[in-house]
Formats: sequence, structure tokens, C-alpha cells
Amino acid sequence: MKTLAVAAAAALLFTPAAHADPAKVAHTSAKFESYSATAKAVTYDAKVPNGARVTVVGVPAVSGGTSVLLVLKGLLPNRAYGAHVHVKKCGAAPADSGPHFQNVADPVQPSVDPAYANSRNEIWLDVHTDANGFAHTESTVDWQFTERHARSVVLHNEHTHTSPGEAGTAGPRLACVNVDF
Ligand SMILES: [Cu+2]
Repeated sequence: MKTLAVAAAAALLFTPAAHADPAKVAHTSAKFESYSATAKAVTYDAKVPNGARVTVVGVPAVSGGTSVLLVLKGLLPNRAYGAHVHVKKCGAAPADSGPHFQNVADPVQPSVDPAYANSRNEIWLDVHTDANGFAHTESTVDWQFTERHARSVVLHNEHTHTSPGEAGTAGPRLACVNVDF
């Protein structure tokens, strides 16, 4: 274990500074509440109840990828929710969080082309809650946030679609949590 830790520290120290703004660990833990300027997690729909809890952790790997973990407590039981990393912060309106973050941006917006709107080019975090309204998932992609950043995770009403013309869509936006990726 000690050797591993030293190796990891050394790898971090000797990773060349390829960009001015190196990838960092992102973390938010919050309770969903109505929108305010200080709310970290905002609900727009009773399908994500006030007081439900969310934790998001984003970890850049030394190997160059990124893992994002999503944990949810207090949602409706036995239910599918879609979830993705979005570009902008949560706002008063569900649309304020903007589009999905894409590593390679689709020249056509809104992006519904599976060549761009897929779980390797975007971060998808769909979940299905258990009988207690608890759910967790994790997604790993092979790229990192560098000059461009993402600011939120949005929960949607259904699991994410994948066919041409609707890829990346997952129904209405129910809730949003600010995360400084
Ligand atoms: Cu989304």
C-alpha cells in the first residue's frame, strides 16, 4: 500500500503541466431544495422530493480518464431516472444548466446524434432506485475536464435514449446539482 501511495504521489508530481488548469477532484453533497442563489441542489419537480440527498464525486485518474460517482437518497422508490453532466450551473429554470458536456463537441446543436451524444463522449449517470429510494452509479470516461469545465449534474424523468434524433435525451429535467468539474 505504501509503495502504491508513493507511486501515485510521484506520478502526480511528475505529470507534465500540459495545461494551465489541471484536472482536480470535484465534490458536492447537498439536499435538494427550491431554487435560490445559494442552493447547491435544486428540485423542479416532486419526483425529486425536497430534502432528498445527493452526492457527486468526480475524480481525474493519473492515467488520463475521469470517474464520476453519483449517490442519491430519498427519491421515489423503484423508479428510473436519467442523469448527465451538464455544462452550466443550476438556475431558476430547468433549462439554465445548458446542454450536456461533450468531450468532442457536436457541430450540430442540440446534439441528438449518437456519434456525439453517447456515454463515452458525455458522462451519463442513469440510475434505478431501490425500494427505499436509494440509488448509486458510476461512470468512467477516458478524458478529463481541462480548459473547458462542466458545472452540474441534472436528473431527468426517464433513462437516456440512444437512437438517432433522440440520443442523449431523457425527458424533462427534474432536478440539478452544482458540481465544479
Ligand atoms: Cu441531461
